[in-house]
Amino acid sequence: MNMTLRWYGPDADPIPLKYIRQIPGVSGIMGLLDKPAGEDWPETEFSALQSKVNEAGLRLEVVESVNVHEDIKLGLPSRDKYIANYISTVRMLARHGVKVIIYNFMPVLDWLRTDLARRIPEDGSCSMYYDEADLEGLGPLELARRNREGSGGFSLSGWEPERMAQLEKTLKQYEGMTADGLRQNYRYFLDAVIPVCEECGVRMACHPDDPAWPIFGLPRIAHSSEDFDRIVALRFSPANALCLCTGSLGSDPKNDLPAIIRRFGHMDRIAAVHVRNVKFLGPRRFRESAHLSKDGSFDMYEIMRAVHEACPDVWIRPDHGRMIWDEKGRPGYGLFDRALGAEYLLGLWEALEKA
Ligand SMILES: [Mn+2]
Repeated sequence: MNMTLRWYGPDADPIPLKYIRQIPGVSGIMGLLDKPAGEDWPETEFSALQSKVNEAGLRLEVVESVNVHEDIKLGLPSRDKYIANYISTVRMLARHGVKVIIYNFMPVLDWLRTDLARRIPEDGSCSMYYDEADLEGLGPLELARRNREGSGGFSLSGWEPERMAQLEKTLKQYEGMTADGLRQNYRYFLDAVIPVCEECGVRMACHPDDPAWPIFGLPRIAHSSEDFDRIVALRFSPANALCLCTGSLGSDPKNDLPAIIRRFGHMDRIAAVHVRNVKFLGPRRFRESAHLSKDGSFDMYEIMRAVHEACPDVWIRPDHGRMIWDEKGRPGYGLFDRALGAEYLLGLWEALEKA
């Protein structure tokens, strides 16, 4: 298991790499370039990023948010140009020793919360919160505006301004799109990209829908064990893998996280794991909690035991944390609570190793 932390880059992330290096047991970051979906990532920029990370004594072997252009998801004729760019980026990342690329195939909207800084009454910390009832009467445009205001000035990954500017038009284009239609377009993408990944030794890791159900009437196809079965079958290859994100997938209590980890881990289809805990407050209402089992609704020991059994060599990171100790930062991506999360997960791991 390789413990890492997500890091947004020298200009976009307020956390210095040396702080991350000082978290015991953290060996690398999951990093990214902040580029609009569909753009071929410039090699010089990536290589500069990687050098910075390496100079800090950390590795950059997992890249997140190589976003898939909407035209690919929509199956438009222009998709081939964007797929060619994607392939070029895959090859470039492979040349720099990247092993896993995390992406998602969610139409239009990425992850979704209705409050980015909800006060937790018990301890006064803040965390991200979701209540489906708060979406009532609220369109995606209004939600995007709220997110912008609540983000503390940071551009939120998945909610980039240039993406939101196109929102109305994109939503129209999806009218009539079914889950099967979206899957067909997904297959077309994988048929082009996966052979390249096989050739250059990189694995694609599909991140689940967050939350784990369709929103605003848009089809979503990655939020259950059955969905993952279909994704894996779209192109049968170890390079067509998953990023098992417990907080996203687990937002639906029907998803048995340890069972899903075992199922796809034993198939060698889990290339990365995001671990966080969620506290259920009612139907389709939850907040993100500290990583500790007793603070949320998941049994983190059972989750880590499943990882230990089924995919022990995986790259892993604590996912969103709370804002604690008056830290100011990106919603979900402060240093303190994620560092606590990493230590807790590493503690569980050591116990599993020695048991
Ligand atoms: Mn995640």
